[in-house]
Amino acid sequence: MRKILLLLFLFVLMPVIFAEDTDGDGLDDGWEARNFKTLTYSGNADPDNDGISNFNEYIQDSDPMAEEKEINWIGIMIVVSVAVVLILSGLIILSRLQPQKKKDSLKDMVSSMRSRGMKQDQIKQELVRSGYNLQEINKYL
Ligand SMILES: [Ca+2]
Ligand SMILES: [Ca+2]
Repeated sequence: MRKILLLLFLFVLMPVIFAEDTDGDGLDDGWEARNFKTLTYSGNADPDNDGISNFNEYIQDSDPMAEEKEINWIGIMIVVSVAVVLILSGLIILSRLQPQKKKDSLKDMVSSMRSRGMKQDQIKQELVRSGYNLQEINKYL
């Protein structure tokens, strides 16, 4: 806790406390000169209209002349989720549409079934049950 307070003092409060502020607006004149090229803006002003005052931009070390974009994590998560669902759906549809290697596997299955001593009718029945159509099956019987 002490280290955090020390770091807070060193990096946040000290630069603010010891900043040169000739116009008394709470903003370090050097920072104002670097960012605005003038000392006319106040600490409460928000020239970039991002809802963050110059003083807070100074404390956060953000650009007071560029709108800080907040990252919309919910939007990103929704887009990523939709993309994942679309990709998975596409893969599922593709896997169903893809022509199966039926010819080779059917030929192999028929010879395997024959080698196991199955009769032609049994092979036919088994292959029909596996989703092959009779026309295909008859080519290899
Ligand atoms: Ca100042
Ligand atoms: Ca601002």
